[in-house]
Amino acid sequence: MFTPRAPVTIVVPTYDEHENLEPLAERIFATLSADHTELLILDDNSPDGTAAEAERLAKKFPIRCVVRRDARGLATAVIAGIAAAQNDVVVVMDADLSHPPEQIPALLNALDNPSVDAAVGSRFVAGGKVDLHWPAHRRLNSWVGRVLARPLTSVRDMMAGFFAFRRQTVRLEALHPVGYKILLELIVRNRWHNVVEVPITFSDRAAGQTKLNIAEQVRYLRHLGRLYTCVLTGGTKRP
Ligand SMILES: Nc1nc2c(ncn2[C@@H]2O[C@H](COP(=O)(O)OP(=O)(O)OP(=O)(O)O)[C@@H](O)[C@H]2O)c(=O)[nH]1
Ligand SMILES: [Mg+2]
Repeated sequence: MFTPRAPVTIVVPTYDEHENLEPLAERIFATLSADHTELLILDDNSPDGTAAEAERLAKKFPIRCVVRRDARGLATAVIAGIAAAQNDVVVVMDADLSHPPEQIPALLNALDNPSVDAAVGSRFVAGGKVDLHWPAHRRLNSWVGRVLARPLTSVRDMMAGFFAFRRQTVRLEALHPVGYKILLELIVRNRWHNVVEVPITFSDRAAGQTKLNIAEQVRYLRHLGRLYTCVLTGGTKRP
């Protein structure tokens, strides 16, 4: 059992993740001491009853669930989670068990160094991997997405959804993401320079359906356009 040096909030955005919440909570609290950890679920009023499941699990684990009824989107849900977090140290991860909760201590250890802005659970550094079941079109998609973002950051897995940082390094009012890629938004708009990548194995989602679709990929291109404008104007223009 890992006891974090400072209390941690784990922000998990959810849409239709009812089946994954219990194994996620079990694995998180088998890894981290419940006395030092808050699991904060940001649910966009999922029709499958994810929020009700979170409330049920909150009787057993230190879980809080925030339900947004008038908004939809992964990146803005994460921002709402950062705003609502009780602790300075924040970990963001997906609900579907693609990100191994057992690796959270490695992220927190990397963040112990005060000069580190963020620690990313990375698929694309030595030792990191993507589960073999990831189909070819997903690999290609991910590769193209990363190549397009490369001029913006030296982080290899800038599309990752599993990362840790200190809330005090985030200027919430500077964030204007569309779509999925909240880490890239945080790196660019907060000018995080010292980002450490910790190798992880990324697995297939455990249960439920993907929300990644063509519309999401078009949103990613819009998001990149906004970030390039931000960098090229030295942050003076904030689309
Ligand atoms: N709050 C909120 N969460 C979302 C939304 N879309 C996706 N998520 C959550 O964000 C995380 C990542 O979404 P996924 O659908 O797993 O996306 P992915 O990992 O790229 O694709 P697959 O794992 O193949 O499904 C999961 O925990 C989702 O439930 C949304 O619109 N609102
Ligand atoms: Mg997933």
